[in-house]
Amino acid sequence: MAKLLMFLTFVILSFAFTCTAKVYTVGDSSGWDISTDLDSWDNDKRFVVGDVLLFQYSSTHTVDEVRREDYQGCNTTNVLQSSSNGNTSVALTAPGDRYFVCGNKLHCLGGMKLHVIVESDQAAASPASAPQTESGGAFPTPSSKSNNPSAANSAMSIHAGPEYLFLAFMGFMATLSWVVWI
Ligand SMILES: *[C@@H]1O[C@H](CO)[C@@H](O)[C@H](O)[C@H]1NC(C)=O
Ligand SMILES: *[C@@H]1O[C@H](CO)[C@@H](O)[C@H](O)[C@H]1NC(C)=O
Ligand SMILES: [Cu+2]
Repeated sequence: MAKLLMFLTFVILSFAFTCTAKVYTVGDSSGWDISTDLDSWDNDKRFVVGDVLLFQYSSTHTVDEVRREDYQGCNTTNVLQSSSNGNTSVALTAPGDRYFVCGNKLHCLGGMKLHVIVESDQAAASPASAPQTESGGAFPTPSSKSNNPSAANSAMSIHAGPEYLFLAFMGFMATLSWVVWI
């Protein structure tokens, strides 16, 4: 019985976290376009598992997901996935780095590319794992990105508040049920 309650607690907690999932329209109203400043678009954003990227674009573009080593040179010889329907949703299902480029190499070299770092949900509860090591030094990060950690941290503490309370409450309930049933 206690194990069942623990399990239910876990399920409810997971559900509570997924409820905070967001859909981000890439480039906001400018969309996925050569004229959009995609490099600064993600500066003030934190992506967590469960969030969704929505790419909206005209028929002259595509969304190609590529590997890290193909991102800088806009190499789309071997893409992980490609879409050209003008309205592409990409679910961020796991922590890690995701790299997207336009399949038109000139557009990509002109800046039509996007790198996002997806954090696990637990990262919200442990600011110690802030995404300082984001690009591992393999290619240069724009200096504007160095503003990120402080912004992310302040957003993080606001974000984590109710979840801590909820977590504490569920932990209390789980302990209570354990004491009662054992
Ligand atoms: C692009 O990647 C492929 C392998 O995925 C490689 O064979 C090719 O040489 C690369 N092209 C350039 C220009 O680096
Ligand atoms: C684009 O995709 C999103 C999510 O899949 C959907 O909600 C929206 O209605 C779509 N918009 C158009 C114009 O098809
Ligand atoms: Cu393009």
